[in-house]
Amino acid sequence: MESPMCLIENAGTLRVVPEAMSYLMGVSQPVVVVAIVGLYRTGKSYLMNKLAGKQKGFALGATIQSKTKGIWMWCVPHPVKKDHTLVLLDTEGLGDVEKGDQKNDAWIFALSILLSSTLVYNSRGTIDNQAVENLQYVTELTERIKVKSPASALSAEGDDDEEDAQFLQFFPRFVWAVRDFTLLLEIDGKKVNEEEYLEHALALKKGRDRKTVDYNLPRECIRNYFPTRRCFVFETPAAPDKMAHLESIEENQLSSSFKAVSLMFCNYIYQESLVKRVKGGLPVTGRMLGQLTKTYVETIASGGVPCLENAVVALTQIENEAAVQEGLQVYRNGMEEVTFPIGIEEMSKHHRHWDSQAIKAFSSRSFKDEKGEYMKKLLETINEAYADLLIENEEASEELCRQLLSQLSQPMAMKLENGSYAKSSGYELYCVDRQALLDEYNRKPNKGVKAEEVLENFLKEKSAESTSVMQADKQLTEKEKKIHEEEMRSLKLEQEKRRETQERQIAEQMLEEQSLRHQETVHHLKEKMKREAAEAQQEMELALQSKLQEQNELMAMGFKAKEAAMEEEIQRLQVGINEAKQRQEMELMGKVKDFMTVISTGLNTYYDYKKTCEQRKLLAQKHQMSTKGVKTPRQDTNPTKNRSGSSVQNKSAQGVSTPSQKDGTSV
Ligand SMILES: Nc1nc2c(ncn2[C@@H]2O[C@H](COP(=O)(O)OP(=O)(O)OP(=O)(O)O)[C@@H](O)[C@H]2O)c(=O)[nH]1
Ligand SMILES: [Mg+2]
Repeated sequence: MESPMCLIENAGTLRVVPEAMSYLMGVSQPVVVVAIVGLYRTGKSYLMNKLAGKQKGFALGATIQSKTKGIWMWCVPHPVKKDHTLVLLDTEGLGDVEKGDQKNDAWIFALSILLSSTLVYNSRGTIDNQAVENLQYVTELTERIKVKSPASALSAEGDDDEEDAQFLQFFPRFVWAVRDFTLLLEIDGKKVNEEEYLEHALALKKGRDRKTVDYNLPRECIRNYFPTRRCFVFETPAAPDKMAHLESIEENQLSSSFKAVSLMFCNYIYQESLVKRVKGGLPVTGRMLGQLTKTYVETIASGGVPCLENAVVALTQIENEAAVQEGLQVYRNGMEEVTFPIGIEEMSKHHRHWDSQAIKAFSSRSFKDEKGEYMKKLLETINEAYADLLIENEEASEELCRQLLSQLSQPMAMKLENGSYAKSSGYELYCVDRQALLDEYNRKPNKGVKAEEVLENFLKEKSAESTSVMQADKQLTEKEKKIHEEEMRSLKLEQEKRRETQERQIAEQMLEEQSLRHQETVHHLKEKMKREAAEAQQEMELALQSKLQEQNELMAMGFKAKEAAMEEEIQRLQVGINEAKQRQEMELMGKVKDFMTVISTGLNTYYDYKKTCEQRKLLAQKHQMSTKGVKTPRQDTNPTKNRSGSSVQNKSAQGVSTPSQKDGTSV
C-alpha cells in the first residue's frame, strides 16, 4: 500500500470506507495491528510514519487544529515477520475542544482496542494524574465493549466480573509513548527505568474514600485490561523552530536521543507485537480484519454495543461460507481438467485427490465450525458435484461406445444391404464378421464405464437381425440352426455377465472410496480441532500468566482483597482450560458420526441422480417417438467436448437443480 487510506470515516456517524474495505478483502496474510490513540496534536501521526519506516505518510498538521479524522490505515509488509502484514491505524485525536463530542472519542478509543493487537497510548509531558485521567475511556469500556452476546451472558454465572476478566484475553498489548519528556527518570531521588516509571504512575493507593477510589479507578482498569504494558519516553525530536515541519527535515537534524528511543520503540513493536486474534485464539487475516471492522462499525452506527462474541459469530459465518465455496471451487477446477470418459478406478482416483484438496482448502480457511455444519455442507455439495460428474462420465462413455459400435458395424450393414449374407453359408460369414466386430470393439481401450452395457444392448438389438440371416441361410439344417441359436444365447448371457461384473466393480470401487474418504475427513477434522484447541489454550494460558503476574504485583503492594478476587479469576481460567480439552473430545465423537452419515449418503446422491437421468432419458425417447425426426437436446450434445454445458442443459430440462445451477457457476 503506497500511502495510508481512511478506514473509518467520522462525519457525525461512523462509516467504513468501501475502498479500504475492499483493500483489506484482498489481504489474506495474518495481520499485526498497531493502533495509536491519545490527545489531539501530540505527534501520533508522526510516530506512526516512523513505524511505517517512512518520512511521510499519515498527514501531520502544523497548526493547533486537529488533523486526523476518523481512523486511517496503512498496510505495509511486516519488517520482521515473514508473510505477515503490519497494519498501522492512526486515529483521530481525543479531547479536541472544537469537536466537543466525548461520545465519539469514546467510540474511537473502543474501536482502536477492538481492532488492534497493540495499542499505543500517546501523551505529552509526563505521566501525571492528568495524563492518566485523560485515559478516562478505559473506565467506560464495559459499556462500550461486550465479550458475550446477551443470550450467552444470561446463561453464564457471575457475568459482570467474568466479562471484565475476559477483556484481557482479547485486548491488545499496551504501550505508553510519552512525548516531549523533559524531566529526569527519577523517583524519590532514585534513578528508574521507563517500566518502573510507568508502574509507579499506575500504582494503586490504599483507602476507601471517594478521592482514593477515583484515583484508583482508571489505574485499576489499565492494570486489569492491559497486563502486558511497556513505556517509551521520547525527548522533543528537534529544535522548536523545526517542529512545524518535522516531516521534511533530515534524519540527522533530529535529536540523537529521540532517534535512539524511536528505534527502540519500533523494534519493540516489530518484535513483540502479536498477530491480531479473535475470541477463541484464531489468528486474523486482513480479510477478517475488514469483516470485523464492518461488524463493529455497523453495530456502533446503529446504536448498539459491539460484542466480541457476536463479531466472531458473524465472522465465522462469512468465512466458513467462503471456505465451503473455496473448497468446492478447488474440487470443480480440478475435476474440470479430467477428460471423460474414463474408467471408474481413474475417476475415483481423481475424485479422491480433488476431494482431499478441497477439504484441505476448506480446513485452512474455516474456523470454529463447532457443529461441523460447514464441513458437512462442503461434503454434501461435493457429493452432488461428484454424482453429476459420474453421470457425465457415464453419458460420455455411452456416447463413445455407441459411436464406436455404429462405426464398426458399418461394413456389416453394407453387406446386409447388398445381400452378401443372403446366400448359402451367409450366416457363417455373418458370424465371422460379428466376431471380428466384437474383437475390434473389445480391443479399443478407454471406453469407460458403460462399455459392457452398451455392447449388451447392441447384441440384443442385433438379435433379430442375426436370427433372420440364420433363417435365410438355406444350407443350415434345423439341427445346426438350433446349435447356432444356443450359441447366440450364450453369447448374450456371457455379455450380460461381463456387464454385471463391470457394474459390481463400480459399486465396490465406490464403497472403498467412501471408506477412504471417511478416514481422510476424520483425519483432517482431528488435525483442525487439535490446532484450534491449541490456539484457544494458548490464548487462555497467556491470560492466566498475565493474571498470575498481576496477582504477584498486587500481593507485593499488599492488596489482599483484590488478590482474592483475582484468585477466583485465575481458578476460572484454569477450569476453562480443562473444560475446553474435554469438550473437544466430545465434539469430535459427535462430528465423526455426523460425517459418516453425509459420506454414506454420497452413494445415494449418485443413485438418485441416476434415477432422475433414466427417467429423463425415457421421457426424451417418448418425446422423440411422438415428434418423429425432431432431435432431442441429448442427441445434439457431445459430452466429451463440453462436459459442463451438456450436463447442466440436460438436467435443467427436467427441473433437477444441480450444484452448478445453485450458485450460478458451471461445473
Ligand atoms: N513537540 C513535538 N511536536 C511533534 C512531535 N512529533 C510531531 N510533532 C509535531 O506536532 C505536530 C502535530 O503532529 P501530528 O503527528 O500531526 O500529531 P497528531 O497527534 O497526529 O495530531 P491530530 O491528528 O490532530 O490528533 C506536527 O507539526 C508535528 O511535526 C513531538 O514529539 N514533539
Ligand atoms: Mg494525526
